[in-house]
Amino acid sequence: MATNRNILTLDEFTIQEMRAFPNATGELAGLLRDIGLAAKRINVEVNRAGLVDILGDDGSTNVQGEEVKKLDVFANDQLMGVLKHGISCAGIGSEELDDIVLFDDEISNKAKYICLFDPLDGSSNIDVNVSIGTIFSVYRRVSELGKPATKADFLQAGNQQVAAGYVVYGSSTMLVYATKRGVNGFTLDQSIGEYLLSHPNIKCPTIGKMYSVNHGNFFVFEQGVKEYITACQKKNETNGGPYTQRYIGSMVSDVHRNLIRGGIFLYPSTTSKPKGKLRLLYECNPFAFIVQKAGGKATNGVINILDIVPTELHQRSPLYIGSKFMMEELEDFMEKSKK
Ligand code: P6P
Repeated sequence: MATNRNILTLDEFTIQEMRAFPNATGELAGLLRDIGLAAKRINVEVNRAGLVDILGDDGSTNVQGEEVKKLDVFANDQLMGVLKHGISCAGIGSEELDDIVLFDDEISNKAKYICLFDPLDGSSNIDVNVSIGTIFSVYRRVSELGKPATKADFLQAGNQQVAAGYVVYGSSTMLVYATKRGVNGFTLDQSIGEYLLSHPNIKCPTIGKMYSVNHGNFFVFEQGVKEYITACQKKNETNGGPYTQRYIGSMVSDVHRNLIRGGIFLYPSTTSKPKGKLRLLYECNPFAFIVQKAGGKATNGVINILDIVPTELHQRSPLYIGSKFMMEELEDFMEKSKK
């Protein structure tokens, strides 16, 4: 019987990637597989969420002051658990936790990497069955190996990421991650519990037909952004306008769709969120790394998101991210409106 060797599993793929780096220790591959395992467990509960009493609040609120859904807590615990008991990660930062968690044991203190994650982004959609996701970001430590990780390990600019990725729990469960070698997507085959390489070498189309923004905030956006959004709605022979507006209020799903098909996602600052809503370290940076490795662009409206040097674990940033041509068009509108 012919065995289809072309469809690599995540494990086979990460091991093959290691062959390209003879000095690779396998720690990063191990960390990615650990995250994949946690995501499988999260996926089971996300899929069952409507069946078991795991919905609803557990009464606590997270550092964002938002009601914490039980699935958020479960997802956070799954990721923290696999990373703490692995050999590749010295500590984590999470949207669900006020401060970083240093694993501080003999093995973890020797680990080269730290990880930041939003364990279940879009959690407000859990109860209405809209796709949600996990977002993660991996850095090489700058602190001394053999000792506990430090805050400086977590407050590195996004351009220092060694890997970043997300899992989208949608019509199918996909894990997409990027390293300096590119972006690859894996779809979970539930029948064998393996992620299969379904989207090798993802490239973001230079132009798309979709723009994603919460129009409810339109009147508080800066002038250039309003002019760009208005232009997206007009016929335009050059850029193929008018565009379609698609926004489901779940960043992982909106940005994933635009990454694959081409498009632009905007979350500008607003009156109530003058620094933007999305979190720099575990929402903006990982997606900016992924989209830029796929040929797209990501800014905060002024500079490349990945060049921002963070000062706080949960700091927010405006985010404009997507197809290269569409981003350049937006930047033109924003630049001209400031003159
Ligand atoms: P708004 C979900 O809460 C989230 O963090 C992102 O996943 C999503 O893109 C954004 O907020 C939606 O925010 O203000 O449009 O509801």
